[in-house]
Formats: sequence, structure tokens, C-alpha cells
Amino acid sequence: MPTYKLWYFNLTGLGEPIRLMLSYNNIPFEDKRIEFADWPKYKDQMPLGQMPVLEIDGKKYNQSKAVMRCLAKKFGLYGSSDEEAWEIDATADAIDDLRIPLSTYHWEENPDFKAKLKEPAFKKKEMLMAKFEEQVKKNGGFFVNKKLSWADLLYAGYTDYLSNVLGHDLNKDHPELKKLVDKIRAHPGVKAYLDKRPKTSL
Ligand SMILES: N[C@@H](CCC(=O)N[C@@H](CS)C(=O)NCC(=O)O)C(=O)O
Repeated sequence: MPTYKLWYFNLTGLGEPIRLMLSYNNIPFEDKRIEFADWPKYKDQMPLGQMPVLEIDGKKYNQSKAVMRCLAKKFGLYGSSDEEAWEIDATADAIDDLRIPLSTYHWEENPDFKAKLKEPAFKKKEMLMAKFEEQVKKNGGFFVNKKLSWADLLYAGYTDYLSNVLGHDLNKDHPELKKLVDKIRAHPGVKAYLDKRPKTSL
């Protein structure tokens, strides 16, 4: 069995979907969490000077969604046709369309600019959450074709980060999405990881 080591900060963020993917598939991995103060020592060791980076048998793989796709192919979570893979990819891109404006708003330090970012980010959130709720309802509790794919794990991973950014459960008004995330969290491999992961503010 290959050895897996995930390099990321001590956050959920972009690393959490990969942690969930490995845990769901019962793959043991070293959960290497770098403190911000130590990051300058490691930055040059990463392919593009960023994390997450998944090391498989000593080889470093970067770009979080490319890593998710690579693992999804190994573990059969990337659909069973080109069309299904497209739908999973399109869903993952839409999930990023939700995350990126909220995250950009959260991290903006200039108060004037932050105020300008708020309305479009929240408007987009309302629109996308309603669409996602409908999509999951139509697909029997999953995003695509009534079965688990990497898009579901991506969403569940981002739920933690976005709930922290918003200050409340991202899915509180969306029962289908909440059920999906709860189902993933209840999976024995995922639950074992969640029970032991460090508590973080993001
Ligand atoms: N497109 C990349 C983005 C990676 C990224 O922005 N990583 C941030 C943390 S979330 C980072 O490493 N920041 C530290 C730095 O750029 O020095 C991915 O999805 O992996």
C-alpha cells in the first residue's frame, strides 16, 4: 500500500476535502499540519510554494482539485461515463463559485473594499445554495446520479470552512445538503478522522 502524507496548514480549508477523501476510503495518511510561523521553512519545498500538497510514496502532488480528481479515479468516485465526469466537474466548479467569493470577503482587510465584496458574495451564495439543494434532492441525496462522487466530498470538506467563515452552519436552511454532509460525516472512516482531528477556528 502506498504511503500518503498530506501537507497543509492547521485548518480545514482546501485540505479538508482531501482528508475526507482519504478517510472515506480508509486510507491511512500522515496529517502534517504546518503552523503559519513555520511556513517560510517549508514554502520552497512545495511545487508552487503553496499547500495543500499530497505526498504519495515521496512524490508531491499539488492543486487541491487535481488531487481530488486523481484520488477519485483511484477510488471509483469520478462517475462511470464522460458525461457523468463532466457533471461532477461542473458541480465542483460551482462549489468553488460558492467558496471563493465568501472566502475573499472573509480575508479582505480593507473595510471599504470588504463592504463592496459582501453583497455579491452573499447574493451568489443564496442562488447557489438553492440550486444545490434542488440538485441533491433530484439526485437521491447526492450531487450527481444518485451516488457518492468526489463533488460530495468536496462540498462536505468546504462545509466546515464556510460554516466557520459565516459563523453558523452553512446548511442550516438546506435540509437536503445537511443530510448529505451528515451522511458523509457518519461514515465510519470519516467519523474516526473527525473524532481525532484538531479543533481549529477555520
Ligand atoms: N489552487 C490552489 C490554491 C492553494 C492555496 O491558495 N493555498 C494557500 C492556502 S489555502 C497557501 O498555500 N498559502 C500560502 C502561500 O501562498 O504562501 C489549490 O487549490 O491547491
